[in-house]
Amino acid sequence: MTPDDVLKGLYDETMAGNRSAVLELTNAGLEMGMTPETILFDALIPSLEEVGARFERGDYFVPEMLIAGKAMSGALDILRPLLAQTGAETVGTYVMGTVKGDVHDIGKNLVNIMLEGAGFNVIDLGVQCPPEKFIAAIEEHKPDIVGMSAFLTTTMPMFKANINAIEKAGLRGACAIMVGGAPVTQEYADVCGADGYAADAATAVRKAKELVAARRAG
Ligand code: B1M
Repeated sequence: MTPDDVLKGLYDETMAGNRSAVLELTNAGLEMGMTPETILFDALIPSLEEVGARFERGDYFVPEMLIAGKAMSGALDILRPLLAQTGAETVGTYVMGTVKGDVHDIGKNLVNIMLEGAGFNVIDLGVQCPPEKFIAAIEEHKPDIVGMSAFLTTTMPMFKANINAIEKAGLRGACAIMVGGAPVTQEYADVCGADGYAADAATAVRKAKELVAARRAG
């Protein structure tokens, strides 16, 4: 098997939702010396994008999306320690959650992994987080940043609802607030009153570092 065979296999088997094949191929790729980033960005993420495109066209339905997502999550569990293994010093505390009404978590988990790799102490609140959960986490963990993910146009309005609730609780100045997720844009983040937005995990890390530096500078 060549590295190209592994990448093609990962792409096809993720799309087919064949979790055990995806796990085997992920391990095989790593044993061949492929980087976790190559496996992620050249096979797994493009495959899920195609799953989404097929869903939009009506060729795939929710069960297919679900098993593809589970296959991808299994591979992420293998890649997580490798992606997070940078030995970076702790740069800040980051509370992260997917908003109420939304169960998507693969993108959020990927952002978390990259933040951990960059030295953030990440507290993951999981999915379907109501405003009270973000507020309780701010009070308990005193994070530098609270990150909110939304992956549906119907759940994006929760950003504003969360920010309003945080403001009402008197905690708006306690941390910076970042938003993200596939349908989110910089313009939408600005309208919600968020302090930061990023389109992908790597940019999210860069933005998070900028926000921490700006807060520490006063
Ligand atoms: Co759903 N789903 N889904 N889904 N799903 C999408 C998102 C969709 C785009 C598919 C499509 O139509 N093309 C569409 C949303 C359309 C819209 O509103 N714009 C959709 C839909 C409609 C639905 C349902 C409503 C379907 C239904 O029931 N009829 C339903 C909703 C359930 C709910 O939440 N209430 C639903 C359900 C599901 C599953 C449960 C089956 C499954 C989720 C499994 C899981 O997450 N554990 C699923 C999946 C797998 C998808 C797709 C195929 C893949 C999502 C994914 O993981 N992408 C997706 C199609 C697509 O995205 N092309 C789709 C890979 C991931 C790495 O990318 O999530 O974009 P992404 O994350 C990126 C960036 O967004 C960014 O960084 C990440 C890494 O680079 N980012 C941040 C994320 N969070 C960030 C936070 C930040 C900064 C950046 O700062 C805080």
